[in-house]
Amino acid sequence: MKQKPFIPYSYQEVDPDAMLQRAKNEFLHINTRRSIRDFSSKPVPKQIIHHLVMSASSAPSGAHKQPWTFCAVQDPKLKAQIRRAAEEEEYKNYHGRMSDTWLEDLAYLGTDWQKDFLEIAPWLIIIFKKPYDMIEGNKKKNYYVNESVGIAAGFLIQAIHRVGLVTLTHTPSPMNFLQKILKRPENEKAFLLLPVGYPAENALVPNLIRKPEPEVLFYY
Ligand code: IYR
Repeated sequence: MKQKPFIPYSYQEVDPDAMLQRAKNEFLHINTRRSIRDFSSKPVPKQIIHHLVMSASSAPSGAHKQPWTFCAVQDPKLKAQIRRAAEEEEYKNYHGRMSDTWLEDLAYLGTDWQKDFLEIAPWLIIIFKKPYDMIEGNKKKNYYVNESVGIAAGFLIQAIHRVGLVTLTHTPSPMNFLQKILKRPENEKAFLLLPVGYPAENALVPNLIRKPEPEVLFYY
């Protein structure tokens, strides 16, 4: 079996007080992140998108296969095409495909089948997962694909927030139209669509409350 060479890990220890301060600040900052549906059309330079996506692509993955592709779309014609296709699916979701309980659970978000943000946001980043790679015409299976791509998506959402932009985890369902519109190969399946940009000046978010520690954290 081929063994990759090991190299020393470069590590700088942080003293406990500074670490606690960092941990507090980390929470304070990430806790201000909100899913945004009202976007501004203010442009975001391509270089920003480059760094954000490369941050996401640094995520850990099963056997380090990095089983993902990111498509960053700014072409207005493509965005319009994506919006049309997404709204077609969402219309069916909101008019029969989603259960009554699901619709009730979403009611407070005020979402509906219309997805203006798909044209207004300057960038749409579509994450594709790769259940297998094609190597010289042969299928090579990847591992823990959903976990890996989910972690990369988390990295991306965090990076977007850190640099001062906003996003939304949009999951039009089914999403196979994205593979067709973006002409992606057979082994790439759309996983998540993230509009990325600035919030609209009058952007509103639901007044939601996050679960407190006793509901989410158990020490042993
Ligand atoms: N995909 C639909 C519906 C939707 C589903 C969930 I779960 C949400 O948290 C929000 C919306 C849509 O994007 O409207």
